[in-house]
Amino acid sequence: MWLGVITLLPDMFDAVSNDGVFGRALSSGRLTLELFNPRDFTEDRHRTVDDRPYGGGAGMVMMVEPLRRALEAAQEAAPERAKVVLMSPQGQRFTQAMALAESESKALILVCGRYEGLDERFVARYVDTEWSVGDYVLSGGELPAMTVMDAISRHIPGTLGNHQSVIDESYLDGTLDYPHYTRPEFAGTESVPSELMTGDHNRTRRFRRSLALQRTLERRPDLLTGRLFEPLDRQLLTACAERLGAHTVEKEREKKQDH
Ligand code: 4H6
Repeated sequence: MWLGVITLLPDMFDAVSNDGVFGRALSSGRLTLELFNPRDFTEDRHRTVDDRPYGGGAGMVMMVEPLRRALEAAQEAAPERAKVVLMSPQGQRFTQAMALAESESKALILVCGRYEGLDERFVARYVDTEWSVGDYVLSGGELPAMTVMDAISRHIPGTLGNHQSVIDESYLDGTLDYPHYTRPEFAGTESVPSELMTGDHNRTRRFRRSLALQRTLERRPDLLTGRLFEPLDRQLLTACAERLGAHTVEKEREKKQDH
């Protein structure tokens, strides 16, 4: 897969390019990253990329022309016409399902905003879609771009040592991940759940699934609403809801007694 990034701060991408899963995807050639700095596409002595906003107000706005030329260079470098995505707080929320879908594409261009944002005429004319990594504002689109690049690269075959680990993980199946344990078996007063020590693979699977469902119910019930469950999940979830319900009722009773 080919990734192009339009950014005024290309050095920030060193942070993910040399190590880890993403770095290895690059060095193995499964992934290509090309950075395009709008500043390199200016023609004035000061290499100006921003100007004051029409209508007044604080801060500066990224100008159309350096962005347009940087994007043109990126599209020319891409192996085929690439989708152009602006990382933006106004974008559609980026999900695991989108990471998986995007990993099938040949080329993608991510545009990173700085200052107060981009001249809307560039967005309207050249941007296909806007993505957001979450409901918060950052000082630039670079960290969001690295976030989606990492999420996408994990789905490129050969990127992870064990591809199953992507499937096992949280979100793709709509539940959070189960908790993990490693040696030593006893750490202070805490021991590893005995269900994981039997070597019974089916029992382990069932136990992990139960914990994953419990966590999801406790922390992200929104992920479960409106979903259909296979019989085992249904059974585990019902048992877990009963446990949590009983727990809540017990807590309420204790509270009342304290008064
Ligand atoms: C586009 C428009 C993405 C990009 C404005 C980008 C959060 C996310 C940016 C801006 C981003 C996200 C510039 C507005 C700095 C605030 C870059 N912030 N901003 N949630 N910022 O994915 O001022």
